[in-house]
Amino acid sequence: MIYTEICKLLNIKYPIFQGGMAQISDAKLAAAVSEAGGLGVIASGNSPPALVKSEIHKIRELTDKPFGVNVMLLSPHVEEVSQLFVEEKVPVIITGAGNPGKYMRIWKEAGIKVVPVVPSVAFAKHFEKLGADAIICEGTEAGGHVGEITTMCITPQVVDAVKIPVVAAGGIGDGRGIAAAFCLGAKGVQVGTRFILAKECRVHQNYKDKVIKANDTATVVTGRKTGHPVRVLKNRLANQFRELEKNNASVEEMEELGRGKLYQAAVLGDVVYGSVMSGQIAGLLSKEQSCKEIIVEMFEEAEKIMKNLAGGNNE
Ligand code: TUI
Repeated sequence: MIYTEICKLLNIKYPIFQGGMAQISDAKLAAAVSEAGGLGVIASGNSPPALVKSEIHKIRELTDKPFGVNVMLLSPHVEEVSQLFVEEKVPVIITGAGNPGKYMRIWKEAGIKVVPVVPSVAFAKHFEKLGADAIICEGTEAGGHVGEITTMCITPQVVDAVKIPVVAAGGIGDGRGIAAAFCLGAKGVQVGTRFILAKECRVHQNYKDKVIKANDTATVVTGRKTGHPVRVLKNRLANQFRELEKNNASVEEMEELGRGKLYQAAVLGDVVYGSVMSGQIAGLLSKEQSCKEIIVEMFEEAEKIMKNLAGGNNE
C-alpha cells in the first residue's frame, strides 16, 4: 500500500485527490471518490453559495469520509463561498485560479485543512508561510485554467522549496503517472480528466465521448491574452478563440466569447461550440469506470512499478 503524509494529514486511504472541476465535480462524484478511499472534491466554480451549500449537505448524506471543496478564486461569489466553508466546517479547502491569501486566516482558525493549487515555486513558498497544510503543484498539462510550467519540471522544484507535502497535478492518468509523481518527490497526486470518465460523473455523455475520442494532440490553450489561459479540447469554439487572438481582439471580446461556454459543454452537451476543458492526458483514456475501479487500478499499477524499480527490475 502506498500510504504517505498526505493520507495521514487528511485521513484518507489513497493519496489521490479528484480534481475540482467546475460544472463537473458535484457531490455525487466527490462522494464516490471519498468512499473509494481518495479525496473527493466538490467544485464551486462560479456557483452561488446556496448551490454550493446544498452540495455540501448532499455529500454529507452520501459519505462520512473526508472530502474537499474547491474555491475558484475568480468567482464573483468568492467572498460568500469562503465564508460558507467556515460555517459548514468543511474538512478540506482546495483553492485554484488565484491567490487565497486573504482567506487563509479565517479558514485556518476554523480548523480547516487548506491546500492551494500553485503554478510556480514563488506561490508555493508564499502559501506555506501563510499556513497552507499542503501544496498542489499543477503543471500545464492539466485541463482548464493552467500555468506555463510542466508537471515534470514544477514538481521537484516545489518539493525542494517547501517543507509541507506536495501533491502533483497535470498529466496524471494512470499508475505510471502516479509512480512518476512519486519519483519527483510528490506525496500525492491530483487527477481530473480521468474522473470525467467515472461512471458516477454526471457530465454530459457528449463531453465524456469527446474525451474518449481525444488523442495526444487534441488539446489547445486558449485565452492567454486574457490572463486566464484555459486548456480545452479543440473544436469550433477553440478555433474562434484562435481567430480572435490572430486578429488581436480585445480582452473584453475574448471574455465575452468564453462566457457560459463550460455550462454549454458540460451540462447541455454542446461539444462543438462549448468549452470542453480537458488535460493533455485525455489521449491515454479510453473507457468509463467506477471511481473505485479507477483508484484501485491506478494504485495497483503504481505499486507494481515502484516495487520493480526498488528491486532493480526494469522490465
Ligand atoms: O483552477 C484551476 N483550473 C480551472 S479553474 C476553471 S474555471 C475558469 N474558467 C474560465 C477562466 C478561468 C477559470 C477551470 N479550470 N486549476 C488550479 C490552478 N490554479 N491552476 C493554476 C492556478 C493558479 C494560477 C495563478 C493559482 C494561483 C495563481 O496565482 C496567480 C495570481 O496572480 O494570483
